[in-house]
Amino acid sequence: SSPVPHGIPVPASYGDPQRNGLTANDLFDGMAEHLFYTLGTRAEGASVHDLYMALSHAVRDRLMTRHLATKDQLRAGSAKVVAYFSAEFLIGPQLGNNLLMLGMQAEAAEALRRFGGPGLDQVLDVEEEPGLGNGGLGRLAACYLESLASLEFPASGYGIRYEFGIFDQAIRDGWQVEITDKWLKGGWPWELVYPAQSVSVGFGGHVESYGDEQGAERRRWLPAHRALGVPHDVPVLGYRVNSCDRIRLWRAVAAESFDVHAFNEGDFQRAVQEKVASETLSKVLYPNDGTDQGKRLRLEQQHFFVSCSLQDMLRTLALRGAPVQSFAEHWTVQLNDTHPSIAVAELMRLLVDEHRLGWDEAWTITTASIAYTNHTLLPEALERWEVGLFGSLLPRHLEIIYEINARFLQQVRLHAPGDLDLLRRVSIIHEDGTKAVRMAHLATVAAHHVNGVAALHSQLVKTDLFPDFAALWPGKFTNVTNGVTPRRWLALANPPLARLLGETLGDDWPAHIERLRQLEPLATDSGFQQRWAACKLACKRRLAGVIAEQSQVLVDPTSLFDIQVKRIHEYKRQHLNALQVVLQYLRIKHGETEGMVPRTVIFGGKAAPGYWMAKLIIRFISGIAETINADPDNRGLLRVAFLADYNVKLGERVYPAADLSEQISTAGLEASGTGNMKFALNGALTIGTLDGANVEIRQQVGTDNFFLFGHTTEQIAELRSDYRPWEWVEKVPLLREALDLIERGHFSNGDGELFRPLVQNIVGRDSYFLLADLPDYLVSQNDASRLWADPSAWQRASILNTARSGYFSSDRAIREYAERVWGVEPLPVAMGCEVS
Ligand code: NBY
Repeated sequence: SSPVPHGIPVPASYGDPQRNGLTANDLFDGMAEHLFYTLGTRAEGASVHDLYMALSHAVRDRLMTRHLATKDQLRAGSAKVVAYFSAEFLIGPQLGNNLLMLGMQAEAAEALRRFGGPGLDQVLDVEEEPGLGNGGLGRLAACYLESLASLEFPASGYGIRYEFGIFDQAIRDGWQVEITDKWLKGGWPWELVYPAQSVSVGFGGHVESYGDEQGAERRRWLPAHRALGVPHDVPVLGYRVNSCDRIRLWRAVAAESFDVHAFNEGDFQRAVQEKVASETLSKVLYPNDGTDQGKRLRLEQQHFFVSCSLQDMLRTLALRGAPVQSFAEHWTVQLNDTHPSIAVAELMRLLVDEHRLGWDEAWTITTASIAYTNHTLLPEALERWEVGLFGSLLPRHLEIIYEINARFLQQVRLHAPGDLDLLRRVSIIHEDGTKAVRMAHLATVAAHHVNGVAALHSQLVKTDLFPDFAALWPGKFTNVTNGVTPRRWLALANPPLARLLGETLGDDWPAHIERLRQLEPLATDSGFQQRWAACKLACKRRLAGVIAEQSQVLVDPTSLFDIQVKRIHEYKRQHLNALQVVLQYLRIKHGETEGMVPRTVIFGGKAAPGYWMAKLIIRFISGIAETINADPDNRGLLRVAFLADYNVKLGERVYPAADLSEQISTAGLEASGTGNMKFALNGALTIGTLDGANVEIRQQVGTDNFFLFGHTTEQIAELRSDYRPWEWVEKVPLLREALDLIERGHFSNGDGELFRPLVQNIVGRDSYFLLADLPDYLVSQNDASRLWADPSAWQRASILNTARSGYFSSDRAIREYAERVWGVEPLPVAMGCEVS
């Protein structure tokens, strides 16, 4: 259908290795062209940002042959493609990663040298990262797309191109301040826009019946308004392969309606307002408050990106010349939590209303193509939509959900006749009080597989969250333990260690992470231990530089770097760590320094803007940092730093620099964790509870190389029935004194009000069992200090942590999804495909 005949050659200088696009020379030429033609500037006088843009465009050019070859191959064939639906993709900086994927880091450095200006590190440093996610869930989606491409699985991520991502965090007077994230301000070179593939999405309105040509009664939705989704694709190149997948992010723009042309002047104003309203859809990412549900715009966002994506998938099915009935053979959809779970109703609507399939056939297709990943057990974080709101926004979808529910409940009645309470418990519609749609039930009823994200979590999904569903469909529930990509989180983030691993395991170790095992025999080799320690020290110096620049706090890179970075939340218990720091400080003040080693305790993470207690915890950490760092009695034994604006870029500096990784959530509450994996991969030892993936990390790295503490999930459940936190206070030496100091304002310049709610919260309710776990935590912290005092023993444990963390690669996780959930095969991409 293209007006351009086939056989037009690939641009000569770009991309194809046979065409020699991958030399420093070619890259230099490409940069020079982009400086001139794309950026409209001369090389002389180009700013660091200009060079960043020119290099990024030149690198992007080199992804294009691969991306187009991948697309051509897919279009021509019939391979099943993974559609990863996620409201968040926290992809991080792109330039450095793409250079790594292409194997062009040295060439880029050389090309920049020839411009005679700033070096590669300086250029990489100016990249703004798109913060299109909150934390673990969004970053997981990015790691998974990267592994899909690296393992040569055909895949597309589908999500939203938020104009404003997660806020930037500043710390002023110890408090978090939120600043809008303007990631697009300098122009972002990593996306390709395809306006011709825009799709229209409806909202509101009503549903009516009509008779079709065969005289059958059908339902049709007449939306009150529409918005257009414009696809913006971010190419995702695999590691040293030709597969280049994509993340397709939808931006909302106004649908230019027919009426607009007829508008008089007054109505034109309204037309503009409608345009603004449409564009609000992809304006801003919602921070995860956990409790802040029921926002209409959030449901609109979810429906918007899901509808765009499903329509896009049906369009490409038609391009393949395949009938709509074969949808599930061509696509497999993974729902990243319930945020995209409206897909169940929207796919049914598209198949039944638009494509005129019968209900049963449509349901077979829907259930054969959709799978659901659960990421939380916290009841306040499970999505529910009031039926009134839902029906006013998506009336046809509500009808469809009622129909799905009616048929499902009929099945349950046959399975357990007379059990009315079971019907109430499993119904997709929550009926006590205000009626609401339970999105996790909708996803679970429709999905062919439901998985948790770590072994313990998946067990709890079956026993605690969905016991009734697990009894109905035992085979539906499974586990896929999370993973992280060793490319970004080791090869890119940790250059000294990457070099050492290259020398030891061969240069292609990032594609064969199981080779880390070969480090085991070297763990006791003193020469290797020394090289290992030197790598760690270099990374710690680099992080010390970041801390000094950010906060003027000077830290000693030879001290034990004890780090907790993650979103601030009570269940993650940053305040347990802070309390432990205050106790260490008191021991120093009392001269009880026996067994202590010099430590730098580093925190980082954002609090949801509406989560007041989380913000107070940040203020508390700032307060103890200020007091402790200023106290000369420390004699270098204790420093505390709060790293502002923790994000992917900063994470790349943090994980490689850690000696000790704090993973201290209340057992049973952290679904998996993924930061815990990044730390272990980079040779940090974990101090942690038996929660989420910590359980498996401890199994893998060995119990001797992990500092375990705290109550188990079962013990916490038992405690819960009769917990009196105040009775635990006397069990810990110095704790009473510590709490008094905090309350009286010792860490808040004498302000005796500021931290009272925090102390009251801990001593009064302690919903997250800090005090019950504190004694054991202190013992474990002492164990960590004792091991640190024996450098060779510590290095050994550190090496073993890396050597035994290969299991936590996202490659392993993706292979499990591919085999056990999706039923997809790799499809290597041959190069030299004609561009059509
Ligand atoms: O997903 C996290 C889990 O807490 C963590 O244990 C796990 O490792 C990770 C990946 O599986 N969950 C998470 O990051 N959740 C969110 O960011 C999130 C975002 C949005 C909303 C709720 C939670 N929301 O309600 O819109």
